[in-house]
This record gives sequence, structure tokens and C-alpha cells, in this order.
Amino acid sequence: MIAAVGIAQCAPPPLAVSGGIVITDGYAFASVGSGASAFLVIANEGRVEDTLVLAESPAAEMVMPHETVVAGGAGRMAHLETIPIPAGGSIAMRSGGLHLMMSGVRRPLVVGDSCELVVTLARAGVIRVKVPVVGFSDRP
Ligand SMILES: [Cu+2]
Repeated sequence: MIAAVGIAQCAPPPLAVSGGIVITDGYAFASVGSGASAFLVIANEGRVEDTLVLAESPAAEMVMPHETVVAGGAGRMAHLETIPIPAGGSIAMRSGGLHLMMSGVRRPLVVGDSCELVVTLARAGVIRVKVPVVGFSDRP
């Protein structure tokens, strides 16, 4: 009980706040070959839906929003053109769900590094965040 309250009160500050959009809890996994994946929690505190329309990173040639869909016991990744962020709601990327797939990583992302991500929202515009690079075992 006490621990749960403590965690809630010690939530880290947002990575970015812009145009009603609040980005928290970002990280990227260490790269494997020229690929890596990155995760953000994007909340929309505004009264109208916003939409993630583009993701980029100076660390990679391409960043694509993906969603892992499990069908018949096998995971498959679907490319999403856009990700709606509902008014008053949020989307939480996680391993095995929504994620940002980085390909053509320019130099290896190593645990302890940080990585810049640039997301563009239809309403809030361009938002830059810096996220830590973590190991696979550091996250569920
Ligand atoms: Cu993917």
C-alpha cells in the first residue's frame, strides 16, 4: 500500500509538454544489428483528438509506428500510418504492442546511451524527446 503511493508520487517529470500533449516514460531498447525499437507514453490533455502522423530520429534512417498483433499464437508487426491520441486519453507503447520501429540505425544504441526521437502530431506539431537506451531485461 505505502509503496504504491510512493511510486505514484515519484512519477518522473514528463519528457515533453506541448500543445496539450504530454510525453512520459520513453525508452529505446539497445539496437540489434541496424534495428531498434522505442517506446513512449503519449497523453492528450486537450479537448480534441490529436494524431501522431510522423516519427523520426536522428539516430536512424527510418522510424515507423508498428503494432504487434498476435494471431493464431504468432506475433506479427503491422505498420500504422497514424496513431490517434484520444482527447483526455493516452496511448502507451510497450514491447508486444504499439512501438516505434527504428531501422537503419546509424550507430549502435548501447545501454546507457540516450536517443533522440521526434514525433509530429497533427495538432500539437513537432515534439522532440530524449529517451534512455535500456536493456531488454530492464523492461517487461
Ligand atoms: Cu516493429
